Amino acid sequence: MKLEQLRHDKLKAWVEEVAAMCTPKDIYVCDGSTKEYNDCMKKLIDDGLAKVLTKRKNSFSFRSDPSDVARVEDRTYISYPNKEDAGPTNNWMEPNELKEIMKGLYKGSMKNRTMYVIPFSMGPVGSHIAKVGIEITDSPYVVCNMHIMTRVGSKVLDVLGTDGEYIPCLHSVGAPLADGEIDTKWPCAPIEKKYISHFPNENLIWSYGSGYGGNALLGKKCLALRIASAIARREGWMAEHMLILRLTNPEGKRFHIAAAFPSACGKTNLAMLQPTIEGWKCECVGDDIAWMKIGKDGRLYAINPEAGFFGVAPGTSYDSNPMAMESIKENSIFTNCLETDDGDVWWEGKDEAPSHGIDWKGNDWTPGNGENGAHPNARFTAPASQCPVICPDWENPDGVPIDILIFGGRRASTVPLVHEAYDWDHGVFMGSIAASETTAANIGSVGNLRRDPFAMLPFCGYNMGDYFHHWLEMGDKIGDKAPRIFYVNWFRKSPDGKWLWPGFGENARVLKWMCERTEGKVNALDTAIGKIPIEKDLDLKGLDIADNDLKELLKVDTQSWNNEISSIEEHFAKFSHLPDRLKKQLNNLKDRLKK
Ligand code: OXD
Ligand code: MN
Repeated sequence: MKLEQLRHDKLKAWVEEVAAMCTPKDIYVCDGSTKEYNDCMKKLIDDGLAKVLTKRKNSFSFRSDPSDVARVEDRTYISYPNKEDAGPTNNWMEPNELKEIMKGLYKGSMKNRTMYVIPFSMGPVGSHIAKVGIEITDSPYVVCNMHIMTRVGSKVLDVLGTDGEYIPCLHSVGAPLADGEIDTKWPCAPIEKKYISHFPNENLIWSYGSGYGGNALLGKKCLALRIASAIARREGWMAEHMLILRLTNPEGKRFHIAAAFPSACGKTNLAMLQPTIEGWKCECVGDDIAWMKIGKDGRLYAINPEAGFFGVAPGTSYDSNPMAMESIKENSIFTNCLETDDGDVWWEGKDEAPSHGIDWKGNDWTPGNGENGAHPNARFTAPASQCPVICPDWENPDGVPIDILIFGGRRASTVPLVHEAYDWDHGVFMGSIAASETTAANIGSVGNLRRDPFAMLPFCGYNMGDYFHHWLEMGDKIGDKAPRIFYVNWFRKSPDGKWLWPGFGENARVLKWMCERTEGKVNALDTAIGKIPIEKDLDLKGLDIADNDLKELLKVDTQSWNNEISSIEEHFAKFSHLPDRLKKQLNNLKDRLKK
């Protein structure tokens, strides 16, 4: 589509302004069609950036530059005029100063490239919970990924009409081409020139220098979490780093669960869980982000703003996540995986290693040569509609009513398999102290614990202390219709370092207990940290778990929790905006530990 066809004057003016700054060779407005996807992909194949995978229908493999393989938290800015508004957990720069630096970089940055204008909707097109974004990018790889991850095209422009509101998202890979030059490798700028900037007061995103993942697909972390969290606070809703799933019990009763875990704690696996307990069914609504609003009946309703999965490939297998494997069988994009000689992709933890392949750096690879075949953050991009257990309501514009909220992290010790909050404030306290071990730590090594409140540490678009206030205020509004809040730890180890809980599909047993708690079918034991299951109430039928292991899994050890207190105090000391209600929760915990 041509620029002249745009009917929205403000949008047209913005596109023209960006074009004058970035000086692309031409401008193309995306219509979201299959032809458009194919044309962009053909260009990437012709340039040698994409490889056709003959083993998977309509699927392609990319290798990024080794310097451009993940989100760059150090180069990510939350820019308010006042530093205090960004808070202690975000990088900050004054907006005018940051814009001046970035304008210097954007000047001529799209030379000899096409500038694509991508109208996209986060959430079902036209849903009252959805938001429209416009991403301007010089990357056809981004266009293809956005086609899968969001709803793109003319239908979004129809919703926008002549004066509708949109979130402008500007992206350039920061690699202008000389006359006659084409890309011979993944274009991007050096690390010190990468900027992922957010201007929440203006609902504006500027990204420069990276073509990878959340740095470049601006609908995801930038819009749907950082900017959306700031909008949600102003408008009285919630934008959270949460998967959403529907669990149906043998009687056909449905429960909807939203769960927040830091990266690398198995969110996608839980979202596509295959329950091992008879008669229970699980369906996936989303695997990464939840937008939640209070509905007319006073309950909290969630939508998945995304349309695809951008999942970590390594570790994904028919054992760990068969539904993800089914979702990526075709129409998928793979980035930084190993390319096999027979036209497929492979990654560590998928299945038996091929005897030879081309690794993510483009080198010959054989098993045991000391290199990773796939980068640990290699990704698949796949349409959510291809997931065999996608929930029939995943695109319901009103969302699904949330019964249960879960926080969690990876902890070898201290935190039991599951505990339930005493009330909303206590649940918010649990979310605010959520923590995860950054590596598969051995028991006792608490050194590398990262506090990641609500799994939002890299994604909160304003002062995290104010974010805690917002959670408390939402609880006040929802009152007795609020979801119950739980905290889980699938990763507890025995003193000799063995996993105590099998995880994966067996996690359904813990979810079942939560559902029964919401129905008042089972009681729980009050402990210093919250309510834990009475052993007999956990459905362990068919599971071979030693009595001692179960005791260890559910143990609340006063000594370990007393040690935990100083770490929580240190964490809270960072927040000058810490709500008194959370200070009170910490004092309550201390008092309960004394009893
Ligand atoms: C993600 C993340 O990519 O949380 O989803 O890092
Ligand atoms: Mn995520």
